[in-house]
Amino acid sequence: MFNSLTERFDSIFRKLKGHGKLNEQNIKESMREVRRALLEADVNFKIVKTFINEVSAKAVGTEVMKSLTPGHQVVKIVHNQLIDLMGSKNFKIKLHDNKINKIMMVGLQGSGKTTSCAKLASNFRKQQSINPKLVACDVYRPAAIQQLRVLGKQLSIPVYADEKQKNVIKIAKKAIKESENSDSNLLIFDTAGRLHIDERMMKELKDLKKLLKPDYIFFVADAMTGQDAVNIAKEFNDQIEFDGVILTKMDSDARGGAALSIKAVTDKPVVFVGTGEKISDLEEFHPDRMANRILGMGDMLSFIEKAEANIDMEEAQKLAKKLQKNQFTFTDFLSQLQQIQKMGPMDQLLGMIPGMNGKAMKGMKVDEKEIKHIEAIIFSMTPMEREKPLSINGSRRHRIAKGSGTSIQHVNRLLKQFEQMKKMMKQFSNPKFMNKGMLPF
Ligand SMILES: Nc1nc2c(ncn2[C@@H]2O[C@H](COP(=O)(O)OP(=O)(O)OP(=O)(O)O)[C@@H](O)[C@H]2O)c(=O)[nH]1
Ligand SMILES: [Mg+2]
Repeated sequence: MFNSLTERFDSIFRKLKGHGKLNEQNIKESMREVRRALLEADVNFKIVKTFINEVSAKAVGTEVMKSLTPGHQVVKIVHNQLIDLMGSKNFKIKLHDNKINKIMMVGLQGSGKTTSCAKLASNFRKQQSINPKLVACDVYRPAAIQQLRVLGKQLSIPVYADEKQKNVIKIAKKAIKESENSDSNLLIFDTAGRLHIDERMMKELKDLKKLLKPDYIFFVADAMTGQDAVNIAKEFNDQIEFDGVILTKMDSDARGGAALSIKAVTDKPVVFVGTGEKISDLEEFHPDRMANRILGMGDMLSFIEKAEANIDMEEAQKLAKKLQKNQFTFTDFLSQLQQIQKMGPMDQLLGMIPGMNGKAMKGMKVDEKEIKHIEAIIFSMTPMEREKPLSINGSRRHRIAKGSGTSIQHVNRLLKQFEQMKKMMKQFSNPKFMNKGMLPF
């Protein structure tokens, strides 16, 4: 997510922060580079122009020029401007437990509507009083209904579908009627996509909107399609006004142009982002956190939230103590590895940690297969070896390699990584480091 932009900003601001004093000339030069970076990230050119004009006007202000840390001040201005660009308020979805809430999904073919329906349902189900149901309003592809049924089954979330009915309005009416006599109080309507916007599809969506009067309409867009996604969002919004955007496939989008432009073009915020194919790969979109991520300040808040949801805090505290006393062992390492795996793909997690993005991340990529090797190696150690890694000498290394079906190089590498991780975690558990990561100005 935003990897290339982060790298570009990193080098631009490094230069800028290096100057003791700033003048109009070096600000102008940096702004030229920021402009190029944004354009390369596929941000709409009009938005880039406004962005640069506003940042430049603020950056050459006397307060910045006179400040002791002008470079940092400019970064701060860019940071604020990025937040403004993506929407300065967090969009909050309110669901009511005493009525049937309705969410309607719209978007082009393959944008991720059906998958996002399931992700949303699973997400909202966490609220105790909300019982979601998925409604299959894509009647054009038989496989579409089946896809929704499979997702519903996987999540144990009910699905309303009628393979024989081709009239979307009738389906929607029946789904609502059926829910009135059940405990379902959130209906999520999956609709059909088309390759391009066409009148028939728009009419069907408009009719459905009229009938449902949905609480929320979300436009689902594939982030990888960049400015195309933005243009289509505008057309959809002009024709059937939606409330917010779900940007999918952010995991595969290194540029981020859609995420940065869509709010300014449609005046509708990005509400969620899809970060993978799994149901749990959905994140709320927080403009401030995204701006942090783009500027390489990591996204500690999202990371902490993910960690809190998946990591046993008591264990974590015990671990922090062990780290401080330098008693971290391979048994701890294994349990950490297992906990971290629960949180999702490693490279995504690492990207959220300050200082771990850009170039630093390239060497840190952790292959999920590699984790299996690591587990096998640790399982082949004796309990004593796990507790005292320093005792693992040459002949023990041979035995472990054989026992785990790996090679001596694998074992050596792991022992080295273990020491590195110990150091990194020690640093990471230090409150000074965390503060520095979160408040870089
Ligand atoms: N990597 C990644 N893949 C995603 C994400 N969201 C959806 N996909 C994949 O994108 C493909 C299309 O997703 P669907 O949910 O079927 O898209 P749709 O909009 O319902 O498509 P139609 O019903 O044909 O209009 C599937 O293979 C999904 O697994 C995401 O956030 N990340
Ligand atoms: Mg679909």
